Amino acid sequence: MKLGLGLYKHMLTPDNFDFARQCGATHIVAHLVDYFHGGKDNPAQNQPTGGETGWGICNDTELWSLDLLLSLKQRINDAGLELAAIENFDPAHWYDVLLDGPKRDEQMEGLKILIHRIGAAGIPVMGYNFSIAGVAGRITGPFARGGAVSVGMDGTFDVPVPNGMVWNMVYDPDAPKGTLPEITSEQLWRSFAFFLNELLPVAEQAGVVLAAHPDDPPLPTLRKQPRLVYQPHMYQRLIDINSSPANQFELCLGTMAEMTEGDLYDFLDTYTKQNRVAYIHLRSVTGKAPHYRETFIDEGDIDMVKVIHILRRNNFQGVVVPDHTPQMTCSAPWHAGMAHALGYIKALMDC
Ligand SMILES: [Mn+2]
Repeated sequence: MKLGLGLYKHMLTPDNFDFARQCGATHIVAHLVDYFHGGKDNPAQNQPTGGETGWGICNDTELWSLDLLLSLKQRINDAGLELAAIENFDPAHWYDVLLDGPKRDEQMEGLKILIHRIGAAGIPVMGYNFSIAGVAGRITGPFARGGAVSVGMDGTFDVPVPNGMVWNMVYDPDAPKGTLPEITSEQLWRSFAFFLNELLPVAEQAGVVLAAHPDDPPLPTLRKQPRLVYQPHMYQRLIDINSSPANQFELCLGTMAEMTEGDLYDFLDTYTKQNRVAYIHLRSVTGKAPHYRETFIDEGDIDMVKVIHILRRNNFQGVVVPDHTPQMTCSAPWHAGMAHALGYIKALMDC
C-alpha cells in the first residue's frame, strides 16, 4: 500500500507537493473541480461544507484537456511524487447524466473523451461520486479532541435541491425557480447503471479504473433525493451491474463507519481480496448517520491498527489518503491536521 495526500484544485501548488513529500507521502490525489468558486458558506482551507446554496458555482464548462492533465502530472512528477488519481467529475460536465436530463447522451460522450484523455496522460484512476444531493447537511463545531473544529451531523437534511444545482454545485445560475423533482431509488440506480455500462468499456480500453465513493453522509435520502450506497452491502450492486475489473471503489472508511449496518473490517477484507478497492479515504468518526462527528484519526470508532493489518495481509496495492481531518489550532490548521494524520498512518504502515 502507498501513502498519498489529496489536494483541492487551489492547493495543487509546489509548496503543497513539498509538504506531501515531507510528510512521507509518495502519491497525490488531485481534485480539479473548483468547489469553492463563488461559494459564500465555505471556510478557507477546509473541506467544503456549504449549506442550502451548495458549495459553489461551476466555472469550468470545457472538458479538461490532455495538455492540462499532462502538465499536472508533470508538475507532480517533478516534485518527486506520483499522480494516483483524479477525484470527482465537474458537475458542469455530467449534470444531465446524474439527472437523466436532455443532455445526458451528449455529456456521456464527453465523459468518454475525458476518460480517454486521463488514460492517455497515464493517470490510473478516476474517482467519482454518483449523487444528486452530494455531501450536504453537515454542521461544523469544536467536536474533535481539544476542541478542534470538525464536521458532523445532527439529524437529516430535507431542504430540496433547487433547480440548476446538482452535487452541491450550481451548474445553471439562470435556472427557473423551483426544486428538482423527486425520483425513486430505482430510477437513480437505472441512471447509474447506464453510466457504468457506457463508461466502463471505455475505461478498460483507456487503462483507467473508475472508483466510486459511497454516499456521504450515508442516508436513504438527502434533500429529498435518493442515495445509492448508504449501507456496506449496497456496494455489491455496482459489481453486479458490471463486473469489469475497471469497476472499483473509492472506499471512504469514515463514511462506511457512519453506516448503521454491516462490519467494516469484513467488508474491507472481502473487497480488497477481490481487487475492488482502487484507493482509500482514511478518517475516523464517532456515531452513526445522521448523528455523528468526524474525529482525529486516532480517537474515533475505527480501529486503525486493524484496518492497516487487513490491508497489509491482503497485499493492498492502492493508495491511502487521509480524507478530511479536524482543523488544528495554529496558523496552518489544514496542514497541521494532515501532517498529524499522515504521520499516524505512516507509522502504522511501517510497523
Ligand atoms: Mn471520503
